[in-house]
Amino acid sequence: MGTRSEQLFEEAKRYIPGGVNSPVRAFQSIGGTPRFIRSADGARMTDEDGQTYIDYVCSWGPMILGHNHPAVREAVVEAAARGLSYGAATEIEVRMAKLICEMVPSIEMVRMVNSGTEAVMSAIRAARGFTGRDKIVKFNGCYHGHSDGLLVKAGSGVMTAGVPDSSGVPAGCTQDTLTADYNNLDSVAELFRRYPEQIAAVIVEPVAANMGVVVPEKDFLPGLRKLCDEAGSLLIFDEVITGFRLQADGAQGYFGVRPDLTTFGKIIGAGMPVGAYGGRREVMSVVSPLGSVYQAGTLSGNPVAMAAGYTQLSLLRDHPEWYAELHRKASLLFDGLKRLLDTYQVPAVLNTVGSLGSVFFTRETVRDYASAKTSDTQAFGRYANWMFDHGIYVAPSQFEAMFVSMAHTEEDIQQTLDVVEEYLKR
Ligand code: KE4
Repeated sequence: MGTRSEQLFEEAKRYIPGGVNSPVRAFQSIGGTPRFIRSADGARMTDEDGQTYIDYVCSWGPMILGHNHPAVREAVVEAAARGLSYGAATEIEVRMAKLICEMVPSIEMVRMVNSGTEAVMSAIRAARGFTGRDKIVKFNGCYHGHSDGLLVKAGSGVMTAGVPDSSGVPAGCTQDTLTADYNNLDSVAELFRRYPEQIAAVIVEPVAANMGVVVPEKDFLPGLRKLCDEAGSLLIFDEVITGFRLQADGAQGYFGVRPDLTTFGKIIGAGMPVGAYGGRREVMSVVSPLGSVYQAGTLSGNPVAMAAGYTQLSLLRDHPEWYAELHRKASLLFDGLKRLLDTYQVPAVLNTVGSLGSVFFTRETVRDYASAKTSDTQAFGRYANWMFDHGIYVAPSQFEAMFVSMAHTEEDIQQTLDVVEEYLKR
């Protein structure tokens, strides 16, 4: 008979590759059955077997206010009642663009798309169009969505699957993608030396969260800014995860480094399919129909998705104090985890920034792809399955992040730490 999730997974595998619509959801790297989720509210999700979990995936970031926030839900219902999509300009798109420009000083113009992948793909094209150059630099272990040119030493599910890059990607698509090492400015300077005046842009996760969380060392982001300025290349911050999470103006505000272009996703859609890319007016002016860089989308700026995203972003703009509270609660969780790992002498390290964090089952300091890869993914799998079996929903992969939402309470955090301690004690 098995559980309802097991039954659904068997059926799903008949009709959907791997039974899932995104690889990391298949729980392949930790084993066990993916939980089929029926509903979610606040900090909790409930699966098809009625099991409720305290959720630290938050749909991989979007649900910073918690699931099923009443203001977001009401905005979606109200917008849907007026029509789902027009394929025409709407007032809410203007308000959304204006709000993003107000909240993120480096953004003077922004284009809405439907996913982080689409945002990054389009930003790269704009950077190449603006500079007239072809090469781009990305970092080993960073993941920027699944467009062909970026599936090179990517992080997230690609890293989890142990696939250094993807089949089906012709060499021609990646010949202009150069890779460097995170937190290693020399590896970037070397590429600029080797390819003078050929690098259109450097794209970086200002806090890497797709090899697990890897924090930029002090000189890293300012060093990238300097290298790009010296070479006449653009600096692109992929803030699909960090945008509106670390603070209202994201990692660029948190670290005080101003990129030329920024990509967004996740939080700006509040759970609806939304991505965006934006930045300096002169750079964004190359984008069609104003400029010659073509990019389009049937559902870009979809009014129902805009209603969700606009509501969530407006609440974040109006309540900067919520970030302090979010970071305080995240610190309760992460400091508690650190204390438990130390108390039980677990060979593991914890990397955190604000409400983002990862436990790596390794003794190494995790500061880049190579050190992240030293993690014992079997140990992570045992830990993760224990958490699932005890009502805590964590990322089913060593190379993802934990996300804390504003809906998590101190009781939720304590309950989580109790489950971890039970695991470490046994
Ligand atoms: P999407 O196309 O999945 O909306 O965004 C791609 C993307 C771009 N940039 C960064 C920094 C990202 O983290 C992502 C997507 N993140 C993964 C989680 N690590 C999405 C989860 C999944 O693939 O199912």
